[in-house]
Amino acid sequence: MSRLESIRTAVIEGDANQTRTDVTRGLAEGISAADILNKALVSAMSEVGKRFEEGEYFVPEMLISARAMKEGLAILKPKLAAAAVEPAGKIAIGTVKGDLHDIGKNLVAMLMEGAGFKVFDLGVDVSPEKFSQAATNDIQVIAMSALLTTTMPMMQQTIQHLNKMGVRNRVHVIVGGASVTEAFAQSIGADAFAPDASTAARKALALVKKQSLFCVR
Ligand code: B1M
Repeated sequence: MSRLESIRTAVIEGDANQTRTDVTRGLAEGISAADILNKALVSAMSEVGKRFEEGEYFVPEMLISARAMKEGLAILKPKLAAAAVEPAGKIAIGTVKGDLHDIGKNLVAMLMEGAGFKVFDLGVDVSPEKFSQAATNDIQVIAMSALLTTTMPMMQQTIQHLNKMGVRNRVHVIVGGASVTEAFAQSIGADAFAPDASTAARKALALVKKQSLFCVR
């Protein structure tokens, strides 16, 4: 079994120790952090989601796989952030209220750090009030993640709250997460949508440079 396959299997099986060992060895063997991330860790979580949909995995299995993935991500973090050059701006990121998924959000935060942003991670289950409060603090971008179709409307409620508090025009809003689409992002008045973490970092840079938004891919 190749190193990448071994990492992928360890995450699918929820074996955090093996994940740590294999990720460390993979890096030492010269495999890039990006390949470990995309070809092993992210790919493993897709498989976990598939098994959950098919009734083969349940919440506990998803949870232990998520923990294994986090262990792997922690080792990759310095490599992924190493590309940072100079501070590009300040971002407040969080998973919206009612949603506890944080792996994708953490990944976006890491790559935004890597793109040179100072990132304020508000965590999960973040209320519209908390996002609005962050927006008053010299933040250029509010980044929201949602993984559940049931929590996507919270993105719109958050934007409405930013409007209500009079801070919407002070920040750019970028949204993403498994069920979020570009059409949805436009319909709720977000400034940008990104399907993955690296695009999110790139679009956030475009946002602070006030470039054309939805056409950036
Ligand atoms: Co949950 N879960 N989960 N889960 N979970 C999903 C999302 C689901 C698709 C599984 C499925 O049915 N196939 C499904 C949602 C269905 C839907 O709404 N359409 C689901 C469900 C139903 C649930 C529960 C309701 C299950 C239950 O209790 N019956 C429950 C909800 C809890 C809650 O939030 N209130 C639940 C719980 C959990 C765990 C706690 C067990 C665990 C989360 C652990 C954690 O995050 N700490 C978990 C997991 C692990 C998953 C899956 C398997 C994997 C998610 C993940 O981490 N993927 C997921 C299935 C799947 O997505 N295939 C699933 C890896 C991660 C890197 O990808 O987060 O998509 P992702 O992030 C991507 C992009 O989306 C994007 O960048 C990342 C990659 O580069 N992105 C952004 C993310 N945020 C962005 C923000 C941006 C831009 C891009 O801009 C700001």
